[in-house]
Amino acid sequence: MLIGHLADTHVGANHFGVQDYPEDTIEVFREAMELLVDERPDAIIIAGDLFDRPRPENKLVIEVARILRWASSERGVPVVLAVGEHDQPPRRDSPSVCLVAEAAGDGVYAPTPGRVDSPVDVMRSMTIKAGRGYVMVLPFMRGSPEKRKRITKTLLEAAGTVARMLGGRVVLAAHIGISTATVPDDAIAEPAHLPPVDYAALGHVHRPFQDPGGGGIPPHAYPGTLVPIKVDEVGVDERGPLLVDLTGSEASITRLRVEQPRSHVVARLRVRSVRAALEELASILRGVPRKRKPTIAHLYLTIPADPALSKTPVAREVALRAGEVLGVIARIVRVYRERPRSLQPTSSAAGEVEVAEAITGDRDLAEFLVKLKEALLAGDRDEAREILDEMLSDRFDGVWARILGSSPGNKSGLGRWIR
Ligand SMILES: [Mn+2]
Repeated sequence: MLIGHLADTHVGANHFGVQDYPEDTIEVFREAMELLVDERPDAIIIAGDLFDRPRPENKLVIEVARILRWASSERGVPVVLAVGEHDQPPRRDSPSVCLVAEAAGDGVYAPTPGRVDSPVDVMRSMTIKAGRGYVMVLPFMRGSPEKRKRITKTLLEAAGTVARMLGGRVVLAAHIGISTATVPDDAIAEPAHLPPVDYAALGHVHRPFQDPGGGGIPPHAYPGTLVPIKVDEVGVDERGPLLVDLTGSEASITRLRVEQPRSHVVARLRVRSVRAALEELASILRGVPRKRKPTIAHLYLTIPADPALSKTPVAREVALRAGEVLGVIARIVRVYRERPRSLQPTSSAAGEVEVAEAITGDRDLAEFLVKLKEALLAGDRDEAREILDEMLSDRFDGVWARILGSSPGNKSGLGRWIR
């Protein structure tokens, strides 16, 4: 059995406020589907968040429906959709946009649980025969994390029962965060909860993740987004759908690369002057390949504590001039205002930095820790918040997000921590 695996394509996403960004999302989705169809798999699984919003523009729904119909009806490759939180309107009784996609063609499936009473019946109603095997879809559910954890565990157990009854190759499609691939408050299940299937095609986590399985845990993976949807997704080298070969005794997972329509770069600039900031950005951009569409520069700007530089106008000018002079699309992610007193740790704290560095193995992180300690001792909440924000940014690759039980997209953990 050969499976194509996509997830979190977020067609229509425009979180960067770049006018034609939705085009990027549909272009790479089309390319990913073409790459998979060429491999003639038994099925293509899209494990949730196919669309970025539950009510996408009709134009996008039509384009996606055409691509799915082409794959299923013209090329004979069934497509199985799991619903993700982005595909589902908030109202419980409102059908998911995935059901619109299902109506696009014979061979497009978006199973929803029928009126059944036992978990095993639910999972049976979510199972589709696909070529030489079966695809089983975990139903989408809303509710508190506790409720979702409980129900997910029950349904995954039931999935194991159904998988054993079916025989042959069985693949699970599920839009859930598992603890090994995401931050603690985003995890709904443990890898050990995954049923004994030949492969678990997961969605929800935007950073590519693969686990070959073993010791009773099935091979499982998140393909990741095809283009960055948020700033912390910039910097992933290889993007594309997964091709999973289940014909041998072990699953073999390969990534088919999609062409990126454009480069993204995250630039942190201290704006001594607009001109100097542009020069620094230009030097950063020299290391970034130019693609078909203009590069997007995501800017974190620090404005020095110089009264002559007022925060917002200077930041705006940097972004505007970067577009004019450097030919990039520059967007401001965040502007920091430096405080008159230095953010560098005071001299009395110098020794502490070395201690923190010895513990963390990271000079940069060590300085932040000491700055944070000083800000908290001085009762300067604003400064502590800024330092924490910086620590929660992609600068430290989410390490602090993990430790604080928070994530850049969800600052609830941070809020609790500081208050
Ligand atoms: Mn997603």
